[in-house]
Amino acid sequence: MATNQAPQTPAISPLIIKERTGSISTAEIISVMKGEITALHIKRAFSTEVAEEITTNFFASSGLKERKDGVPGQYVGASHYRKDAASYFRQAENARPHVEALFGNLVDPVRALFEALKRELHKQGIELRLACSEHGRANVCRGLSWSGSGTFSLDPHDDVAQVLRAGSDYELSSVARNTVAALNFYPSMSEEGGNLRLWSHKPTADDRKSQGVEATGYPYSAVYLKDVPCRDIQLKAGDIALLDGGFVHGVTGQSGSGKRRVLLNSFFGFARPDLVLWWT
Ligand SMILES: O=C(O)CCC(=O)C(=O)O
Ligand SMILES: [Fe+2]
Repeated sequence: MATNQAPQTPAISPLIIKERTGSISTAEIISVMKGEITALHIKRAFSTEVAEEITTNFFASSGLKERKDGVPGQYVGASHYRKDAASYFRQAENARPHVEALFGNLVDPVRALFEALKRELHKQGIELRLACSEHGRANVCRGLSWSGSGTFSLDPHDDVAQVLRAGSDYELSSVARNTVAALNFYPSMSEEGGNLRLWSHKPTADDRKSQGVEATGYPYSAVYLKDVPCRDIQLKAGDIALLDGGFVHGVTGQSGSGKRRVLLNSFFGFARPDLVLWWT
């Protein structure tokens, strides 16, 4: 008998992961948006100087806050997760000076990627812009540092449920029908752990329902994922990871006494064949 909590066996979807050192290209970004690559890991994609500047400014920021939405971590910026559009866009407007201040007087590498992608998509007749509403506009990124303890510092989740459930007052809900690309820049990494773990599984609406995570996509249990193959992307400061946020992913536990893991995160994807939206 089917109930809301009926066990559901997760279907396996293959992971296509590309890893290399150097500069990210717009062609690779578009491959992830089109679902041709599950995840792209670019090592040493931005300089140590920029990474250190962002890390110092993140922890010194007067806009640094503790998350109060059930996901343990600290942040600078705004998250649409579990918020209506009015609250999200107002928060994004208020946080903008703090997000911009993360880069000091250095060139913002997230904005540079956004601008390069915008130019390339424009050539193909596709507009790229920040999601907006009458209440304001999204920022190009948000800073995050996860503080979950145990097996995961960020529990296994997908990034699609939160977009699907964003609500009709958001223009970005339609992106959930396509690939929700999650872009992460890593300015600082813990000595041990802090890997990005990807599971070979892209949950459906029924899967989410069976796990009671239809509105959030967070968290998937160890029991649910136990027979699903997974792969770890081992990250270092200065790396970029871009992934299809529809696949279950999480961050492994961190240890080491020194550095804390910090990332800059954004989401983007096709809202229409001629429009790509970007938000946090
Ligand atoms: O910290 C990471 O590597 C992943 C972050 C993430 O999955 C998210 O912000 O949704
Ligand atoms: Fe995520």
